[in-house]
Amino acid sequence: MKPLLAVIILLITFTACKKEVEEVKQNEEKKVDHSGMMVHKPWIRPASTGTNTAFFGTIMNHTDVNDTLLSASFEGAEVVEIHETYMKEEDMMGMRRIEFIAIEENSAFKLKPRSFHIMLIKLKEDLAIGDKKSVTLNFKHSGEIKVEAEVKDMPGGDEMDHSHH
Ligand SMILES: [Cu+2]
Repeated sequence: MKPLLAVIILLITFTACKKEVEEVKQNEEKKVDHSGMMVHKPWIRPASTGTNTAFFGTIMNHTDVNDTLLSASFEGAEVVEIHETYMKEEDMMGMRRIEFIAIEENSAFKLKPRSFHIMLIKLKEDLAIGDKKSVTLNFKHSGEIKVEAEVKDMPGGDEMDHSHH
């Protein structure tokens, strides 16, 4: 074998090997993304200063421990509460504060309009469509999870959830 050819073959082998290693690395990073406690598609409905709005998203507990959402915080609101929506009277929905939300191990819990949500009360600033806002959820086991939420109108599909049940 000519020396040049040997070098080329060596180079090709080396490059292929390196690529494989990178792919394994990427897969591991993907795995990390889906471990622990996370919030999928977090969003906030737009609202102006002084009014109330809410934070939504799917809380995913990828751990093997039952966990509990104890509280949430958001710098742009004077008060932040965990809320549930309930049937106040016939055909009349109301909402009220609850102390916590239990999220079982390896399960998801959806915060969505007309259901459970994080209430952002008395906004200190305008929340306009396209803004990105940081909200922190505080869990009993997982501790504080910081989430970057997008301010946007109710996404299609989510709103229609009630009609499917
Ligand atoms: Cu509420």
